[in-house]
Amino acid sequence: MRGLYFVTDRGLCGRKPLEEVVIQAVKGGAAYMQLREKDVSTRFFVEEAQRIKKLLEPYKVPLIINDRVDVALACGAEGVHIGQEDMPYEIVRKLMGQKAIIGLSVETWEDVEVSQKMDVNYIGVSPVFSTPTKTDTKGSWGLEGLAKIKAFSRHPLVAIGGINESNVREVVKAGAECIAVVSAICASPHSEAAARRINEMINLILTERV
Ligand code: TZP
Ligand code: MG
Repeated sequence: MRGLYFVTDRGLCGRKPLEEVVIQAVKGGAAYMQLREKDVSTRFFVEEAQRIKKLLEPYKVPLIINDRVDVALACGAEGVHIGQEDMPYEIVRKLMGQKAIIGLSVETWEDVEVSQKMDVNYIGVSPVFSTPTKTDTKGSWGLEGLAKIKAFSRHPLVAIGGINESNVREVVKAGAECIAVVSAICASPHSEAAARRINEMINLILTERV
């Protein structure tokens, strides 16, 4: 996991159709895309996921479904992102297969320790900064917390929460190779340009870091 990871929020897209924002994010350089829906029916979620899967195919960007393994299987998504209260990792792996991308949110130090025993493809450091996009969190890691996880964990890190053009450099410097953003792309009037700028900053800092 490396680069820009775009996570959707239909409420933050305003009048722009979600599919349009997805395409703009990908054209702007997003390397991964997570479809995150909290308030739609299962039928809607599956049909939307199938449409987005097709949209992403020419760009070779993997589709990762938030929370819902059933939706991921139904649309043939490349991966699923699970939280601490979702289906247990081992069962998700059995259902999704060895090649699937499985990400897990870590919100506490215990979550980080327990994740060492799992063959997840990444851990989502959640949230790095507090954010109005997701308020049911257990505090925030900050840059120090992120650096501590980087030093300890064997997993690739995806940093998420309150990350935008103004702070992305520090987050990459603190140890994240992959940066997930919601509002910095969804709520931008120029989603493609916003994605491009953030992606360029990530790549620039990563080349300076090594
Ligand atoms: N998980 C932890 S923070 C978050 C999620 C889905 C939302 C991040 O949104 P934003 O707008 O990039 O701060
Ligand atoms: Mg979740």
